[in-house]
Amino acid sequence: MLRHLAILAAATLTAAAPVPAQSDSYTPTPENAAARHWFADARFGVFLHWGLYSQLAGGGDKDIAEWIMENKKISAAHYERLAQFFNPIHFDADAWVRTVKESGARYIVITAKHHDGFAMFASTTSPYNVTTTPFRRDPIAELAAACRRGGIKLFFYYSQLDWHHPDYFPRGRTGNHTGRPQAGDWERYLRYQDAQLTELLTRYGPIGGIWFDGWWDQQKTPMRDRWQLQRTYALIHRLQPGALIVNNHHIAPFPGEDYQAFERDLPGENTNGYNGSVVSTLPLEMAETMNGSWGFNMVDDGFKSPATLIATLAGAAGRGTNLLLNTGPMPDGRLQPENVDTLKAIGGWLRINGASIYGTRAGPVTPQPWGVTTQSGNRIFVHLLRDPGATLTLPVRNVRAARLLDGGTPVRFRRAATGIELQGLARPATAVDQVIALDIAG
Ligand code: FHN
Repeated sequence: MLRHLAILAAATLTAAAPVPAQSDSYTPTPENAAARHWFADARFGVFLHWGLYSQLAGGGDKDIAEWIMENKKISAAHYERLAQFFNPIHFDADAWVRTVKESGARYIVITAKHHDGFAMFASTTSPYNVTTTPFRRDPIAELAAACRRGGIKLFFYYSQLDWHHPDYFPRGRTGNHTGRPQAGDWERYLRYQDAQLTELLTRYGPIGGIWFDGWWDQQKTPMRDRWQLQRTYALIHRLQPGALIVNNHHIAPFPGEDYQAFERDLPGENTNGYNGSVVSTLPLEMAETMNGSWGFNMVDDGFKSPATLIATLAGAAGRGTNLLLNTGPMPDGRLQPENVDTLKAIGGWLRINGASIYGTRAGPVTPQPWGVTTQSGNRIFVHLLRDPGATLTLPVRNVRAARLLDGGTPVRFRRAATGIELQGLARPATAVDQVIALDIAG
């Protein structure tokens, strides 16, 4: 029997007692409402997928990274061996935060526990955590302190799905090749989960929120409705009312969720086949990779260009949506150099055009082939993501002035029956997103 599993099963007997379930009618507290507003203003975050899997770097297969335990059918006993080697000698939380700040991102979401069940934080609920590796330190604690110093909000990704814990039973769609016994106590697993969430919400200071994933593993089993989400969400909102809850379940938000996540698709799109859910009125976020991988993959060189990602950032903002852009840190603790370069390029664009992204909401023009609009107070930003030609008619009235955001060059316009016509446009072919600022009469 696995050493960790035996200890783990015993440890969870003392896990947190159940908390009163939260009523279905969830009303955000003032702190939570303020946090939602901050989140919608932030518009840009960095996603970090970092864990034992990072050491395998996809094993030479560009389509595998953090799923390698599942895809290669590695048993829990064998996968646990990775914990004996994890020692990111170059990990420097302040360096990570500097890069995130230089990118213009306002928050970080880091994997505190991914599907492999390994806690990347000092958890007392299980020895299967980072402090029992040769690294011995708590990188989440170090990152939380660095984020506080750097003014970056820190969110924790937490996988409800667990390929290691013996009590994640009945199994769902995945995790059926791990060698765990075909038995377990689901309620004990939920108490274990809530105990780890309690640690994350009480030991690392004020956090931005909890980013849940893995609900979908039981979506087609009788366990679908046995997550007791309201109990877990009530725990989180009780411990930190300002902590936002999001669940990457790809369906309409449940009561208690504070924003809605989309993955590799903008809200309303479904190129990946699992973003078909309705677009709610909650704050919105789209998660995207810089290559094709969430976790570090040593052969995946399919990096999206900074121009593509800036267009995605603007396209998201034009839909009132944040961009959560992922990088998978390397096993030695450094951020992947190619990703650092891209993040710096995005930051360079934001230093000039950030007013058209930060603090904005979706503009008055629905997304068009030429681009999108964002709005902040009496200013509307027209994002020319493609060449619209020499003129562009917009259903916008009471425009007092129009100018290029980069440099301030005035843009000619005339009033038209349906709004205004921008004239003399000359969007350079090399432009990523040429932004025109329209000042509207108050
Ligand atoms: O299975 C995970 C995957 O590993 C990754 O964490 C992404 C990030 O949004 N979420 C799940 C896939 O939908």
